[in-house]
Amino acid sequence: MPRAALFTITGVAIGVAAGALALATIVNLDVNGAPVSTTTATVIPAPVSQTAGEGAFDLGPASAIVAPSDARSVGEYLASVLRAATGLPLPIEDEGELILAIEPGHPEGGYDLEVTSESVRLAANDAAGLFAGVQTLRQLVPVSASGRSAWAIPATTISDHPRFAYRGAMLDVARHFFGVDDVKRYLDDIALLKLNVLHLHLTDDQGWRLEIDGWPRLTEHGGSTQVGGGGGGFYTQDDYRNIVAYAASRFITIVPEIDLPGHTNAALASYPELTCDGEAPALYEGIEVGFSSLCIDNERTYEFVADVLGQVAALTPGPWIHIGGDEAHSTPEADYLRFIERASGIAAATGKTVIGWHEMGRSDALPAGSVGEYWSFTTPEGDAAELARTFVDGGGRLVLAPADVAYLDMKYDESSPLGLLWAKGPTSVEEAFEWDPAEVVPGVGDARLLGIEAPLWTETIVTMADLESMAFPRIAAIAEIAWSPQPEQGRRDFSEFAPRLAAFGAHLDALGINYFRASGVAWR
Ligand code: TNX
Repeated sequence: MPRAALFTITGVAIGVAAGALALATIVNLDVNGAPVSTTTATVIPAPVSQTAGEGAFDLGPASAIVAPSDARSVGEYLASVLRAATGLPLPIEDEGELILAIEPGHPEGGYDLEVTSESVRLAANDAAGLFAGVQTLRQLVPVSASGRSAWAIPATTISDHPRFAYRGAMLDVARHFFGVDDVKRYLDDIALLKLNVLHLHLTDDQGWRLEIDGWPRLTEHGGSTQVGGGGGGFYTQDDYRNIVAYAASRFITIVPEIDLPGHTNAALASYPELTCDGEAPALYEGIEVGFSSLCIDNERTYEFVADVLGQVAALTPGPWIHIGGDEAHSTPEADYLRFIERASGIAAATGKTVIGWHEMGRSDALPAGSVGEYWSFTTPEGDAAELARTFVDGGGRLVLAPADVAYLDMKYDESSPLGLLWAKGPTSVEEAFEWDPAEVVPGVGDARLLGIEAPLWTETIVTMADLESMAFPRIAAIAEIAWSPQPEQGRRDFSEFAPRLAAFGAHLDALGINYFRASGVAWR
């Protein structure tokens, strides 16, 4: 990781009302203009448009879900999450008041939701849009209180669609290993925020986490360690298929990353033939970066790369394969360029679109359309912006993961027990919220941005509770940036977001998701 830069950016809150984003409280008025009910009905990420109606739909013991065959699986998912939240039976029947429909005419990637006192109707062009709408609906249902028998969903009309197609989280399962059940839980966690990509950082110096046929020592030996000791772990190919399938059931695409040519100590320790001197290094459980490299002039290296990327691509239904390329500090520049040209060509030959960290933009020989993942700062340092632009010039797009706002492994504040500090010091929830992707890489606006990603590196993260407390609530801020439109005038305003975050916290409590109670939010 880069040297520590110990200063913080201060979010400048310009008091601009966030227009369509100001949804915090819906007050229903009677015919005389007197308030009849005050309900908090807030959604993260904020919908593109939401208007309040009159009254509320009472979800209760007689409520049933209608889901035609093309929407059946989303209907079952909706039933399962609402049953868990309310304890209501919520059967799926031919007639009922909670109606799901797949039909043309709705926003691309999004949905339309109409809640009246009579019914709830959610409609989208496809199942993915419907699933996004279900996440909105979940947040409109008040959090259960003991003894409650009806749940009043405030009447509202919502029309909604995403700003970016790629709305990602990244989980580093190499520094500390997280098993299949943990990954599934994280998939459920991020689905709530309409994120639709989980990038799995599967290999690093400290561990190789995916079984590769013909290379058993990668996982047997290379998978046996993690940061700080305590053993590692790995996914069999069936485990990985299981994760991919579970992700698909949440409309989430898995992006597998095999980090090359640096960050490869676990592979080198497993197969000395991949080193230049033929000697296997020891396994590594520290947190330094940049010391390992595949041997660039060794043909065996390319057999290895072809075998690994071929198998990873075959196991992965999504369109992308990530080959890392970051922090290869011990690979000489000419070697790096030769390696990236060959490895990215091998990756592209699998039929997938290649993704690489922005350092890969040093190469002028990337496959056309390769995607760059930018991890410098919102005010780029060094030549990071220029490297990112290489991908755009090559017909590709960028995924933005600026370390000073989107890195979930940064401490919240100096006193955070977990996390790192190298990215301009700690990152508050406010800082994670108040940035505009279109301003990060000069000259690269929305049209050339594929999306946004929030990485969670796990050098200091050991348990699922740790993981959730670093992700939540900052990941809610990142999800809003990825989904919701930028306010028409001015910047996002944390004071508008904070009340919605407080309401969202009540849902997190109900779901048992561990989150950091950041200051500046009136948590319930
Ligand atoms: C930098 S960001 C890394 C990772 C570390 C991370 C810790 C990037 C592409 N590389 O290897 O885990 O910092 O924050």
